[in-house]
Amino acid sequence: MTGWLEGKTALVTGAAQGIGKAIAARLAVDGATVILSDINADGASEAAALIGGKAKAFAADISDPASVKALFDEIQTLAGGLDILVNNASIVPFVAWDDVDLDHWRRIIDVNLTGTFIVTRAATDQMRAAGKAGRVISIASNTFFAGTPNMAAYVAAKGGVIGFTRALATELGQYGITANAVTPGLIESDGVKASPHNGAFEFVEMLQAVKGKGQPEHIADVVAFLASEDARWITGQTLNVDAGMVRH
Ligand code: NAD
Ligand code: 4PL
Repeated sequence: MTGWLEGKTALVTGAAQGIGKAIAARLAVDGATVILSDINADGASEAAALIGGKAKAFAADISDPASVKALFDEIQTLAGGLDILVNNASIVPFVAWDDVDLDHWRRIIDVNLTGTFIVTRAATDQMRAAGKAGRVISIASNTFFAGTPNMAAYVAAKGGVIGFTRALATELGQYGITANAVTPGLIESDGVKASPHNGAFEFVEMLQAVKGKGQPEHIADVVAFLASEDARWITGQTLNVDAGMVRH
C-alpha cells in the first residue's frame, strides 16, 4: 500500500548512503516528509535531492548533543514535530580482536549506542510535547545473534540497542509510542562495499535459507511496515531480516 505515511514526518539518521538512504527513499514513497540527517552534509544533501519532493537534509553528528539539539530545533520549525524516528546511523567497523583497544571500544559505544540514546531522547521528548503517537525503529544487526568476528565492540553496541529498545517500549507505551529494532544480516550497502565485509557474501549466503545478496531495500521495506499503522500492536520487538541466516 502506498501513501500510508501521508501527513507524517520521519527522521532517518545516517541517511547519506546505504541502508539509511534506502529507508528514506521508501518512507518518501509512502508519503512521509522525510528528513535525512548525516555527519556527511554533502552526502545527505545529494540523497535528499535524489529523493526530491518533500525530502530535506540536515547535517548532524548523533554522538554530539549540541548537534542533535540543533537538528531537533530545525525539525520543530520545519514540521512542528516528528512522528517516526529511524535510528540508522552507525559506524560499521572491521577490526580484528587483537586491535580492539579502549579507544576503539569507546568510539563505537559512543556513536552506535550512546548516539542512539541522544537522538531517541530528543525525538521522543518532542513527540510527547506535541501529543503525537510515534514510532521509534532502531537498526541493530544480526551480528548480535551470530557473534560475528572482527566487530566485538559493534556487536556489544548492537546488543545495547536491542536492550534499550525493550526498555523504551515499556517506558513509552503509555504515550502511544512504539519502539522496535530491526536486525539486518549482511547488506551490500555503500559502506560494506568499500570495506573488508564485502568479502563475506559467499560465506553468509551459504548460511542463508533464502539465497542472494542482501540489499538496502530488503531492510527499507520492513522498516516501512514497522512505521505504518499496521504495526501498531508490535512494540519492544526485534525483527530479524537476514534471509534466514540465524534464528532467534
Ligand atoms: P554505511 O556505512 O553505508 O552508512 C552509514 C551512514 O551513517 C554514513 O552515511 C555515515 O556518514 C553515517 N554516520 C556514521 N557516523 C555518524 C554519526 N556520528 N552521526 C551521523 N551519521 C553518522 O552503513 P550501512 O551499511 O548502510 O548501515 C546502516 C545501518 O545498518 C547501521 O546501523 C549498521 O550498523 C546497520 N547494519 C548494516 C549491515 C550491513 O551489512 N550493511 C548489517 C546489519 C546492520
Ligand atoms: C552478517 O552488521 O550483520 C557483516 C557488517 N556480516 O555489519 C553487520 C553480517 C556485517 C552483519 C554485518
